[in-house]
Amino acid sequence: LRLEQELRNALLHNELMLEYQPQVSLPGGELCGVEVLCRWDHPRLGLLSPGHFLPLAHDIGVIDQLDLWVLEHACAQVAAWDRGGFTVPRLAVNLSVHRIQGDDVPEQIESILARTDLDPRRLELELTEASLMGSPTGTIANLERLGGLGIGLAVDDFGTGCSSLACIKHLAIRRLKIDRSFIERLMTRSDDEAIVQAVIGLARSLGLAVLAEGVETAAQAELLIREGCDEAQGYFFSKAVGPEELASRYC
Ligand code: G
Ligand code: G
Ligand code: MN
Ligand code: NA
Repeated sequence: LRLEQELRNALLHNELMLEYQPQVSLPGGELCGVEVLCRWDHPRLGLLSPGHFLPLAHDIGVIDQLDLWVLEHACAQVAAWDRGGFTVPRLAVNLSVHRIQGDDVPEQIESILARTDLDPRRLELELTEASLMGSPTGTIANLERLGGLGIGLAVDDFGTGCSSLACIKHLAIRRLKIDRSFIERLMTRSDDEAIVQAVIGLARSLGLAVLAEGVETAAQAELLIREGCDEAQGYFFSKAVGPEELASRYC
């Protein structure tokens, strides 16, 4: 109960912090985008990762508020980087399952983009496979409207949710993000390598971009380059870092 009240206060008092993980092109390693990841700097418990408080945020009904807080602050950060002469081509933001179904989602996102003056084409929303499965009509309409604004849609953790391929085909999806569980054993398990190859092939055939998550070694990166993967993200390139560190690294 105490943590619940603290989380509500943290949202009101801007105690959440944002870090940004680079998404880079293969084979070149140029910065293509950043994924914003939130952390909670808790006064008693220290720095908490999303796994420690997102389920609570969900349970107490503040996940929508949290996602919008993250979206607004990250868009504002991109604008601040722009003013400082550092151009991040694309901002990727995670949206919870719950969020994307709401009636007012497109309006709220549009108004954040307007307030922060971010070009919608620079925003990509990451939706997990689970949130797309079944795709109720409200979700489909919202995604179409967001896609129509020029916002990109990426399927996060791809391969873990048994997505219906029909569903991917019918939604305005731009990118598949191969879940890091497949990348983890890429060099040691031939079935995981086969899955990665298949997802890259699927993306190619459907005209989608494909990004590998959780790339930790040069060997994994090299294999992904040979397989024709477009982009990668992971500790081999960079962990998520604060805004100043990101700018000083890539500016
Ligand atoms: O950085 P870390 O590995 O701890 O992130 C764990 C998970 O939390 C990630 O899979 C990411 O998708 C999710 N996450 C991080 N920030 C946000 C956010 O602002 N909103 C939502 N919905 N999920 C987030
Ligand atoms: O949205 P998503 O669940 O994909 O968020 C990415 C999560 O993966 C973040 O919590 C981030 O800290 C974590 N992460 C990012 N790169 C790596 C990596 O190379 N290896 C591992 N194990 N985790 C990573
Ligand atoms: Mn993600
Ligand atoms: Na992911």
